[in-house]
Amino acid sequence: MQYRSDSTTQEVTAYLGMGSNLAGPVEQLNHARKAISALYGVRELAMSSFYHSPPMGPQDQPDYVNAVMAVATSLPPLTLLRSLQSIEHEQGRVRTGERWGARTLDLDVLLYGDQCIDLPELTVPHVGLTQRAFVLYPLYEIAPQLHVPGKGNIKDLLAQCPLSGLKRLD
Ligand code: A4P
Ligand code: MG
Repeated sequence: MQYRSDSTTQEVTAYLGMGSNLAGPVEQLNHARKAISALYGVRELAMSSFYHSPPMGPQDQPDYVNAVMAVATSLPPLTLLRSLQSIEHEQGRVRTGERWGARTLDLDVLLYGDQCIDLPELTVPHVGLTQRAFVLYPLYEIAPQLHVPGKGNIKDLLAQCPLSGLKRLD
């Protein structure tokens, strides 16, 4: 683990993945954006467009709306994760136990500064980041020069990732 505990009072740029496929996905993401921006120790830096994407995982669920948000945060990574989980809960997220099942809101910590974190509750960079068009394309939109720790430049990662039906919403 390379988590640096001395960085808790400094602001770090974090990238957050957002997804929803239940109960008005666009409204869910707009609501989550406001809730994240209202967190103590978090301020919004950038927000991607919204993207429509076919479900990864079980196919008997609605299509998703996905986006990526960049924030500056003074919260340590686990505090940030727990704050995001509270927002998921407040927006009606029910954990059914089904892997990759439908949900009102999914908030993932994609990146936390340049840190690599390997804790039971938190893996950063997020495990699926490099294979998922619905993460990489919105991330590239707001951070085209980004280097993903341990993985490479986002432009190179994107070049190897098929669109898989991803469409940007107007
Ligand atoms: N966890 C570990 N690392 C992280 C991290 N970097 N960010 C742990 C957030 N959570 C992290 O997550 C399970 C556990 O992962 C948490 O308790 C946390 O401690 P969860 O949200 O409870 O369950 P999940 O989301 O169903 O599981 P998982 O495997 O994280 O799924 P993903 O990767 O979030 O994918 N299809 C489309 N088109 N768009 C989507 O957004 N999302 C998923 C879920 C499936 N199919 C999708 C989409
Ligand atoms: Mg998740």
